[in-house]
Amino acid sequence: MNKTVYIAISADILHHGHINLINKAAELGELTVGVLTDEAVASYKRYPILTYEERYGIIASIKGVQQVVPQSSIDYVENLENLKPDYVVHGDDWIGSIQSKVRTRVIDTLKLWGGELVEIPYTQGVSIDKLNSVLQKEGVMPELRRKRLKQLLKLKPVVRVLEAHNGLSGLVVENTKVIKDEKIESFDAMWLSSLTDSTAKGKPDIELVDMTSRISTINEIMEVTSKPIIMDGDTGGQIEHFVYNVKTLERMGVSAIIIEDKIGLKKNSLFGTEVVQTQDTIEHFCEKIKAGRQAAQTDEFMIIARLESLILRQGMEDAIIRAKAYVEAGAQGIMIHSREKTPDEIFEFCEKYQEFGANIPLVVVPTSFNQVYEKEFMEHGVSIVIYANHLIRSVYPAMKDTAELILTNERCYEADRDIMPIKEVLTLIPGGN
Ligand code: SPV
Ligand code: MG
Repeated sequence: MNKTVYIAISADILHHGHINLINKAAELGELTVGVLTDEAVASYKRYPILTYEERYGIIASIKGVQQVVPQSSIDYVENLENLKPDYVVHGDDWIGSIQSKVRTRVIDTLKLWGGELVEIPYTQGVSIDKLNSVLQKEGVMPELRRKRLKQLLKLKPVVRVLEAHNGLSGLVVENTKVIKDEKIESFDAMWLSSLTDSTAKGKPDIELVDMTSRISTINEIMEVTSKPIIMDGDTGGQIEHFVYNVKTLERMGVSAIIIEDKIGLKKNSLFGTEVVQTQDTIEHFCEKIKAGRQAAQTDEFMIIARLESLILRQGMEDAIIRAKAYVEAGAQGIMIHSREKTPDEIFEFCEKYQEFGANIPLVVVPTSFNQVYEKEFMEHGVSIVIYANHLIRSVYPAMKDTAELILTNERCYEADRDIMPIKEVLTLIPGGN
């Protein structure tokens, strides 16, 4: 009986190394190729340039490939258990890489039926980095970045978003990965928080950092990242200004703007009713949403309406009435905000929203109700979770500690203990040497 062979591949960049892998694998027997689904590729590299169908088509037409199946995560086990191949073939470059756990699971699973992992020398001379940097440039063209958020919303039950306020924090959102339960976890998108953009500039969060400055932060982040961006648009300002800003952000490749239904001098929502804040009328805010919708050139750019009813203690009924009105006015998403320590009122809203939300994404910002897991939000129908301020809150205490250590000791030796080695900071950003 013929031996059976399995390889997995993303096939977004296909080069002679892959063809070598396919040829070697086909020599061993009947070859099935698992093509990674869009979600699987997005989880460990970047969002694929080609769709799953396109990548499937390419692999299916390569000589020696007998069968193509989807592989829905970077973990092989599910497909291996279904196919029970005699061999799995992979380049030896995954030994000691972020994929080494995946490799161990392949070896252990194959053992169950006497299968074997065959590792072939990684094809040298292929500069994936170079190819990736070409793709990276493609990937960050405004049109491609802009539509990513909507694509991710279709692909993932919950889109996970973290705050960024400058190039470096943008890189943290872009590149941070952890392996958990055989899956690579990463962030899907970036939140351009008004609070953290203002705080990073040493200013209060009162719409004082103007749109020109916010746009300059976005540009700084866009230059070094590829993930989609959700702009915290504060109140959206005057309708006459808002329509221009929508056009500008959309043209830049921002995916969504969230505007809150407040008017006058805006204060941060987490102050709640401790400070004077005025909620906009439903009529006026709907007018703003409609004007923004008309100004947008594409359906990819989302205008998301943010409800301050719970923050301002106007009650659940007011929140629901407003949400309905904003959806009718053309909002493509609703953000419900709360500063309660428990998620009760948020979950109550979620339940009611299910009845009329009609598949329009629901967004939450769990700064106060921080014990809730993403899975629980998902079960309540939430599709975007924004961690709105956590990077700036982690850098400030660290900077302050260092400053105090230098002052206390009148030298910097003690400060060196907990901070990044100079060698690391020199090479943190490639291209400097
Ligand atoms: C922000 O991050 O600026 C926000 C969310 O608008 S909150 O700070 O909770 O108001
Ligand atoms: Mg804000």
